[in-house]
Amino acid sequence: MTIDLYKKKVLVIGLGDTGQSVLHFLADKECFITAIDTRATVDSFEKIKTIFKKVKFFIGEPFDKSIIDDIELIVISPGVSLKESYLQKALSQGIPVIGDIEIFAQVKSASSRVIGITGSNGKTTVTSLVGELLKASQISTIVGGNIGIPILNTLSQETPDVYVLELSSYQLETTHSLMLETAVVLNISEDHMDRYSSIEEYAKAKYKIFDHAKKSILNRSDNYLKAKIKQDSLTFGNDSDVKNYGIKKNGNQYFIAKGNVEIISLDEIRLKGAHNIQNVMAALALCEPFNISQFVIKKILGEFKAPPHRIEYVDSISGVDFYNDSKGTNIGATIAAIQSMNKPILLVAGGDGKNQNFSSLVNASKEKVKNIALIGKDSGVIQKIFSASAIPVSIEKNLEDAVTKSFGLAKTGDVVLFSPACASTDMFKNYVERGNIFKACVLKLKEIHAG
Ligand code: UMA
Ligand code: ADP
Repeated sequence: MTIDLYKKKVLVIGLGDTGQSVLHFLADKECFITAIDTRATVDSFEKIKTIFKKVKFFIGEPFDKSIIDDIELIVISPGVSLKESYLQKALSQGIPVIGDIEIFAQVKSASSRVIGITGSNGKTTVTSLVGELLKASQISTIVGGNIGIPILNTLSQETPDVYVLELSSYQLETTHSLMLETAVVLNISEDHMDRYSSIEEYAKAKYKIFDHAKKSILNRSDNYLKAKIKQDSLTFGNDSDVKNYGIKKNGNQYFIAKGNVEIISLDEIRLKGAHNIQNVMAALALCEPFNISQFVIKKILGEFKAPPHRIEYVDSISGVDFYNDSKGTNIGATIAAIQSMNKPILLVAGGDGKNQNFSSLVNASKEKVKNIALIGKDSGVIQKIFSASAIPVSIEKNLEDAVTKSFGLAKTGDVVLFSPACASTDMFKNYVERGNIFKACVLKLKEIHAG
């Protein structure tokens, strides 16, 4: 359903990055806008009010539920759940409820092709890598979405050949007509269980990415995704496959291959860890329609490293390596981090557990994890899950104590891995602040040991 936005009466919910991009877009269409934010305080609200003088603002609950009575369209931010009773009421009255990605889908130039990326983990890594492969091939490209760039803000730039969109399950819930050249679900593991009633409900939101995709790409090594593979899907996985992306052994070397055709040896890829090799395969599959040359593939994969806060090497003190994986905000990411280490691990974890079931972390920790130092809101929940295991677990007051304790227990040749498996917002502004504080703790320890 295409919506004519000109002079519409629109309710915008949420005044974060997405909400503000929506306000800019709708103000240009001369819409009559009411904007609400259900939280008590909004960052930079004074500035927002000055920019959008004609918008009627309502901040903080409870707002008058009759606010939707005279509204023709509701645009919600990803952080707002469709399950809210007033949104259910609006939907039952036939008022469309959409997100910024749906607006983008409806207004973007038909000449631009779009690549979509979702999954529980690896979205930002794959989105960035696909962007680099395309740009190095002289294909004009805009990267945006959940990666931190509200896509409506990019519409003022010159129309690109390709948009590469990182899409969260939240964004996909309110997206209905996005036509994708290629689309991937990288993996499914528990996340956002505070918003979804089951992993199936969460996965269903992710599968929406395939609704209008010319080519669907799935991870055949993922337990949940295996069942979703269709005859015309393109797949990638840790095994070899006669027609899809996989790992092929040739002599002493391992290659990423499509069917029998070797593309690149794993030794030539800068990204490390089995999870990242999956990410590379996904990126190659997503780029297939754009015929990236072998030269560009080798060049970019030889240079590309994971963005900061993703299993990022920080420093070494007395032969103990420190890794910052602050973006490891769910169990799937922390399991990947543990698997990617080939040394004994002192794990620092914890935060807002988002109602995840942590039991799979116990099994994954068994062989390599020597000790766990926990912080944050759900440290008690995690400690309880580990109580039957042989791994010692302590709850620490703050991140600095957890790092100091872990280093105190470490021996030369061990690693201190900070991979929280939890969201950061119970103790920090976001994962970036949390990761930077971890790095500062490591620096402080180093100074103490140098002195
Ligand atoms: N708000 C309400 N009521 C609510 C929830 C939020 O009024 O129930 C308000 C907040 O007070 C705030 C605004 O809505 O003013 C924030 O909206 P938002 O939470 O949707 O966040 P944005 O600033 O718009 O950022 C969003 C994404 N955030 C979320 O999905 C939670 C950003 O992803 C994304 O980069 C940005 O849009 C641009 O597309 C962040 C994220 O954590 C990085 N994503 C989750 C993840 O990756 O796991 C899904
Ligand atoms: P997302 O955007 O989905 O959060 P990122 O690329 O930012 O993904 O990585 C987030 C976390 O997930 C990091 O801890 C990273 O090491 C881990 N990770 C990256 N790719 C994968 C993957 N394919 N499987 C499991 N974990 C992954």
